[in-house]
Amino acid sequence: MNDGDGDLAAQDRGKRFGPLGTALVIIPTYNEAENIKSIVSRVRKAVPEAHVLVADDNSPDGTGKLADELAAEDDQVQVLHRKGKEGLGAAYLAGFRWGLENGYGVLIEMDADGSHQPEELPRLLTALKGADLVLGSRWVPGGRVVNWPKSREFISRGGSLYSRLALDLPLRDITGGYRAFRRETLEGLGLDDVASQGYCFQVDLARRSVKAGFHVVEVPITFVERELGDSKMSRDILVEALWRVTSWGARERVGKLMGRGKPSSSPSSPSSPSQP
Ligand SMILES: Nc1nc2c(ncn2[C@@H]2O[C@H](COP(=O)(O)OP(=O)(O)OP(=O)(O)O)[C@@H](O)[C@H]2O)c(=O)[nH]1
Ligand SMILES: [Mg+2]
Repeated sequence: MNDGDGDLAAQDRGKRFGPLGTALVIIPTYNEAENIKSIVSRVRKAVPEAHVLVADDNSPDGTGKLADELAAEDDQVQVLHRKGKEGLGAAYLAGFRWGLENGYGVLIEMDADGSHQPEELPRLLTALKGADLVLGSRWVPGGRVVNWPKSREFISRGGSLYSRLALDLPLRDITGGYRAFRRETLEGLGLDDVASQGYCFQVDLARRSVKAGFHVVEVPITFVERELGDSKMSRDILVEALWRVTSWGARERVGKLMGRGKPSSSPSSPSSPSQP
């Protein structure tokens, strides 16, 4: 892919991208009481025209209630209350569904813990004008991580490299979760059968986007490790990612050997999205 010069790349490909429409920033939360107010206010300041959806899994620390307080003060903030902890992937799928049903043109993934800086969102949105999907990327020139131990960087870089090779994806940061999708992209990915979670969810969506022929652009970001609250990363999440990526890769290789290497779906053509 490229480093964010989406307009030029799109012209080269002769593809026309429609207007973006209103953006919805989806923030999944589980026990983010210390972070939720700050992240929502930073988003509102950085991209005042965007709306925010907090997708909370009934956090025991009261994050959902704090989000309700923010929503009561601001028409551009909404809260999706979910029954209980079902994982990051399920929360995003519910948030995407809500956003699509409510007519948003752009759907953005952002963590609540400040790792994804809202102040970088305008750059992602600029790149999306010439792309179907923009990935905030730590591993392209200009991208970096702040306050990560070497061991964490090794796991993350290794996860992206393994996914890149196993799945034949021309991407550098495949596990990251700071992303902007056009609504047509999500509509073209077949979200109904996505079952993956955690890092694997991010790999799955990137993989589906590339295989469906969508134009995916990586934009460098500065990822800042959380200062408050606890990480929900677990060994199970890593094991799931390793297992699924390996089995997708094996299936693709077998498919190619048997002459079924072509993408199974094609992207939907851009249309004018309705506005919320
Ligand atoms: N709704 C919902 N949100 C979740 C769930 N698990 C994680 N999240 C949120 O997803 C985002 C990413 O989770 P993190 O714990 O920061 O995971 P991570 O960024 O891989 O790990 P750290 O770098 O250690 O912070 C945060 O906003 C979490 O609150 C879940 O089961 N449900
Ligand atoms: Mg985090």
